[in-house]
Amino acid sequence: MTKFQERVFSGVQPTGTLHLGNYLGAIKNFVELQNKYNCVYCVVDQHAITVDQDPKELRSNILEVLASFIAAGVDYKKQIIFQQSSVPAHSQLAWVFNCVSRIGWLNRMTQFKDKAGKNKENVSVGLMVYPNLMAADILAYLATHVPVGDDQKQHLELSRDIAQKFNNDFGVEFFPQPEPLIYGSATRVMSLRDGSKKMSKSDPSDFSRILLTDDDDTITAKIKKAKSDSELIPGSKEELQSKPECLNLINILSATTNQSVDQVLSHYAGKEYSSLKKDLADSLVQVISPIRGEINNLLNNQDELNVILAEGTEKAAAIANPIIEEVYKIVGFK
Ligand code: AQP
Repeated sequence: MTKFQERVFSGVQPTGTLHLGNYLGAIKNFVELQNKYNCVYCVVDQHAITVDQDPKELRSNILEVLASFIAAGVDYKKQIIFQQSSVPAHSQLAWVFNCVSRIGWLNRMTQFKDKAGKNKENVSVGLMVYPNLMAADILAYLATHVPVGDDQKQHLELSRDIAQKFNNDFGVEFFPQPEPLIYGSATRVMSLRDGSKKMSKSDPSDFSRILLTDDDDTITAKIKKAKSDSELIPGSKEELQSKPECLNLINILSATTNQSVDQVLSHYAGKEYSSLKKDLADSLVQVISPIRGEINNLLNNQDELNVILAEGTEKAAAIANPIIEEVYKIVGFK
């Protein structure tokens, strides 16, 4: 039995319009989890500025991510949704964690290596210590469960290491070991143009991703153009492993229709891609078009979104501030 009260925390960066990977890998699960847990969902704007952002676009992206949470079904009246930079506890705890976390640990982070590429000496310090801030986001709420896509698994493991080291260093049992919740058939949605790369906001090709704001024709056109091959759809999961683009389409259809991958595969085995693509496009239109409509409605009333953010900030700070007080006592600041 854990002494910690169960609580869910997760965040999404306001670095652009959200895509199907963000939705199936994370936000769809946010919505399901709110029936079982108290949840804190955050627009992580401080993470966003670890790479260059246009200030005007950043502000509108913050509201768009908030609108996307609500449009997808997050209940802002029952749960907490807010903006990271409005609760100083995140930065306060991040600094403590910068002093707990080890450089060797951060050097092993594959996302940093991927994002820094050959430019390692010239990227921001923030990009390197990003996982320490992420640990602070989660642990400022003593959160026990963290729904994320598969790409965040390594960062979550680092959060657990930081929590453990803090507890050991100070001889306390203060932080829980947050558990990743990575589930569903689309924990890593891949680019529609290259099945070896994850679908991402920063991919230069618009045709690599489906956005939550795409209209029905655009969704259909993107799926039609998705990379495939001239063979028929294979019949076994083993054969699918060598066809990452096909596997991706099957996984997405499985997630959007709530069928198992085996069910989807058995239906399309031996058929042409065109039949799979047509059904997938129809299914995506069904899922995305109501979300798109609601995002647009919400964005037409920005005053209301700002009120929702302000209320969320108050509720989030009420949880995080006493936790920071305790941390400050534990480390000897108070
Ligand atoms: N392709 C994906 N498949 C499944 N889950 C995904 N997530 C992101 N991409 C996929 C999950 O979405 C949540 C929010 O992600 P984020 O915005 O905080 O950061 P990210 O992973 O860096 O997203 P992008 O779209 O790939 O942005 P860029 O291009 O800026 O790097 C997380 O739970 C993430 O796992």
